Amino acid sequence: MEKDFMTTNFKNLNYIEQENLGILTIDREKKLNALDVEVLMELRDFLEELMTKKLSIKGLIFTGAGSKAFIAGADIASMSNMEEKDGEQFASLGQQVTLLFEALPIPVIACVNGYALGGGCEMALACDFIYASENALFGLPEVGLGLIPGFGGTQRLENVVGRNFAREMIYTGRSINAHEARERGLVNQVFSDKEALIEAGKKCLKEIMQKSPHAIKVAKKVMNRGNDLTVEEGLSIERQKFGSIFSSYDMKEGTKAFVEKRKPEFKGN
Ligand code: DAK
Repeated sequence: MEKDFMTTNFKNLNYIEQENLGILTIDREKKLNALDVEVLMELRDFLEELMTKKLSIKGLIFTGAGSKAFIAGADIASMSNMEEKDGEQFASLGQQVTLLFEALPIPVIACVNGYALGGGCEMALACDFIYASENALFGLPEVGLGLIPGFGGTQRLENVVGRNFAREMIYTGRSINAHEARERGLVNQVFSDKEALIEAGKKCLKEIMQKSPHAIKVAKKVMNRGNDLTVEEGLSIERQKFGSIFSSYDMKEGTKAFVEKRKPEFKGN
């Protein structure tokens, strides 16, 4: 059963919950879901609201309205009038949104249904991983507009596709299709159309839901932190978190259930 969850009304967002998972859709199809200040503010408010509520969902799918675009980038028309200060604030708002996706204590799958350009590609990069439809196209074309990626693309793309290919993508502004994106490790799986894409996203989240929500939350946190650290520092955090997870209910239940040859019943703490 679908139900409305958020108390706030959003003009450019659509959100539904089904069977313990959420589907968040950017709904600005006429502009190929391009991100202007209003859309970014709504995304920020939505994610903040989601964080402050006791989460009833165990995973989130993030997608774009229609089948042509996930997000065709930051809104170029609105950027064309910006001065330096506005530009910095705009980048800061977009970056805030990417950090909120990373901070959500649940897995987030970007289901990329068409263009994921500029800020769109950067939003997908802030999710835990990406599923794509056949018509997906990924690129950071900013340099062709006299810009650089401003929502984290200069930092996150390297971690995913490697230093050299990230530089080639950013310097040429060239786009890659879903299959090349998969070969490069940007996309986990490619699906025939949007319907198959969303179904696959749901199926994957349902598989994840069978596992301990607490362990997944901690694993996500440790992996995100590790990106900013040396391997030694990252290992130290992994060690601490690995230790602290031994006091969780889910860990005791998961290991006990294995020994007792039964299915674990996780509580998420
Ligand atoms: N911004 C604004 N409007 C857009 C848009 C965009 N990114 N992409 C598409 N639209 C609008 C079109 O203007 C058109 O509007 P109307 O003319 O109908 O009013 C409508 O969406 C449909 O698009 P098209 O008619 O162009 O559709 P086509 O199928 O012909 O072409 C396309 C699809 C995706 C190839 C084309 O729309 C296109 O090239 N779009 C732009 C893609 C792009 O360059 N994206 C990257 C944007 S740059 C920073 C902060 C942020 C950023 C950078 C720096 N700092 C502050 C430092 C981020 C930058 C970007 O994301």
